[in-house]
Amino acid sequence: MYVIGERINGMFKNIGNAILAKDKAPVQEMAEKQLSAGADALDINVGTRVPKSERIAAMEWLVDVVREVTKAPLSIDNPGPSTMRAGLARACVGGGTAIINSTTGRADKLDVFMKLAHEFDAGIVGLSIDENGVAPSADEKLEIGMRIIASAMENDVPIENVFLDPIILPLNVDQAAPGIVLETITQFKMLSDPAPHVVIGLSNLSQGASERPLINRTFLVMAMAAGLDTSIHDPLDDELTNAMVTAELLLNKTIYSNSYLSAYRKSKQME
Ligand code: THG
Repeated sequence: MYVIGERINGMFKNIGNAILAKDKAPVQEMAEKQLSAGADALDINVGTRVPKSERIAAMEWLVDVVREVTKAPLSIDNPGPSTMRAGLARACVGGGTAIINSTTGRADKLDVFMKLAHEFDAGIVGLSIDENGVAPSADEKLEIGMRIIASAMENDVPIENVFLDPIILPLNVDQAAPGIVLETITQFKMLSDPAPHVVIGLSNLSQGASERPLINRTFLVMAMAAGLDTSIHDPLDDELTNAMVTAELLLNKTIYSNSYLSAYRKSKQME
């Protein structure tokens, strides 16, 4: 599993405050903590408390501050093309890599963001969203997925750089949705050869629910069995990490040893 740490997001109070106060320490500590807990990449989201006119500058500040402590891939999490370009430019300084998080399947947006993916040799997350909003059925999600893959081909973006996101919504909003997402994950993997990556923003699922960590880790394991290979989540949740590493073992992706949990952690800390 490729883990994108979700915690550098202005939605979290301490990070939101740090962004507004231009206080580097909490951001850099959160970057280092997530990486030593096993994150492969870090999501970078300035949140909604920064005034619109200051979003570009805030993204540049946030990426620069994270780049001072790590060369890890950065997932630039923002819907606007100017802020995206600014974040990518800073993330890719000195050979760093980035993931565009994200485009939708709307033709005008898709074209602009896919061209950015080509220009920066970046990964790109494509959401199951189009002009009608979040696609509700597996068929409609697949249709948008196909459009995103076609656009990648047209723009010379390798499929290995494409991450399709079926969009997981809070369980308490629509209880049938997680099942549809599982079905979609399996079908996304059959859209092309090589297959695109499939990613979800796991924590969305449990927003507003009790038992958040239990709901998150149970669904992560189910989604992995369906073919999920990438997750935006909290790598500091140890029980979530244990469930993920155990699922990788049960899916025969890693080799069993009695100390497989500590082996995972050691392998990540040595990187
Ligand atoms: N797909 C893609 N990108 C995404 C998402 C997605 N990026 C953003 C989001 N969804 C994934 N990241 C988060 C980060 C935090 C939370 C949920 C998803 C979260 N935050 C607490 C809350 O809202 O209750 C904040 C609480 C606190 O302050 O501690 O749940 O789906 N491609």
